[in-house]
Amino acid sequence: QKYNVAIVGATGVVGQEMLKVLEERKFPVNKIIPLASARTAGSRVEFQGREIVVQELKENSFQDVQIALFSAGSAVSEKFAPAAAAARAVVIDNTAFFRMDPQVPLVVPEINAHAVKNRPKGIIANPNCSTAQMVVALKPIYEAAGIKRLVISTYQAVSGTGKEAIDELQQEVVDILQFKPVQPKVYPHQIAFNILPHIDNFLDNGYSKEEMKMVNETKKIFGDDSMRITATTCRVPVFYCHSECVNVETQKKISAAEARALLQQAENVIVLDEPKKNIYPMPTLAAGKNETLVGRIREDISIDNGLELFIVADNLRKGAAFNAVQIAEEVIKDL
Ligand code: 11C
Repeated sequence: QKYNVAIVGATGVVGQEMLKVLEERKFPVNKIIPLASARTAGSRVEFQGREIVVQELKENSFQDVQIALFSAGSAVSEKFAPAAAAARAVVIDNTAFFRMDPQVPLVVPEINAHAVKNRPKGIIANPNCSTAQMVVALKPIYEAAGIKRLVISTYQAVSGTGKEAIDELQQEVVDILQFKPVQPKVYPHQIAFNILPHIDNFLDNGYSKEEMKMVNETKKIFGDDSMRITATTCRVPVFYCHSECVNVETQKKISAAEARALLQQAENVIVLDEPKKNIYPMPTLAAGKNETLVGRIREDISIDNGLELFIVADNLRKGAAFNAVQIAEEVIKDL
């Protein structure tokens, strides 16, 4: 059986990656329906070597669509995802809008694939990119030793913001090397040769929304509210791939060697951990890959049951398009 698949936000960086991943994974596509705002409707996207004209997203765009992948921002999902679900499409939403809705499963298939079955609204949420890659690496440790507390620091690529941020970093690098002044528009400050401890808006508790997404989404995916989690998320001048340093306090003692062995067996994880040979995860190694890279695995010398991990993944892949397509693969098992 083959399915009609709509891609909302088909011209964006995640939409483009969704098309690539559907093709690479040989998802059983009957017809691709690329959808976007009136501004980009009429442009073309490529799928399986053919050019397909992008249509304007409307409430009636979802007739005869079985799977609708949304990645065009929260406001678009708020307005159009219910219309798609009402037309009996299964919505897989990459935005934050529905993630914490108790009637919407939040799924990373390596952890909670079964949750796709319980979707009373016809909507399944795809987590934030920085959360998705982290939980993949944490899963075997969670199962073997339990997780008491996480202390997270992230180094996130500009592609997490979108195409205009990729252009801004590129332009700033060129301008600075020509001794011209920079004119940031997307970010509040220069991002080239800089680090901003700031992703998404700040909340009254001093944390950013991105930081609170990591806290709340991680608990929902593991179905474990007892985990204590704190995060600082930073934007760095890297185009693709988010990196994260994660300090894990486990319930039971687990050695670095045991954790490494478990991670070596884990689904969609690649262990790169020979630091004395300069082998560790880096954005240049993760770009374009679906797997999450883990390295610098060591025991935390400051507490009894602690591990340090360095986790890198392509934010447009495991953080967005790959995870969304994995969810779609789960959904069609029972469609
Ligand atoms: C970033 N993590 O890197 C964000 C992008 O909630 O889906 C994804 C935002 C989201 O800026």
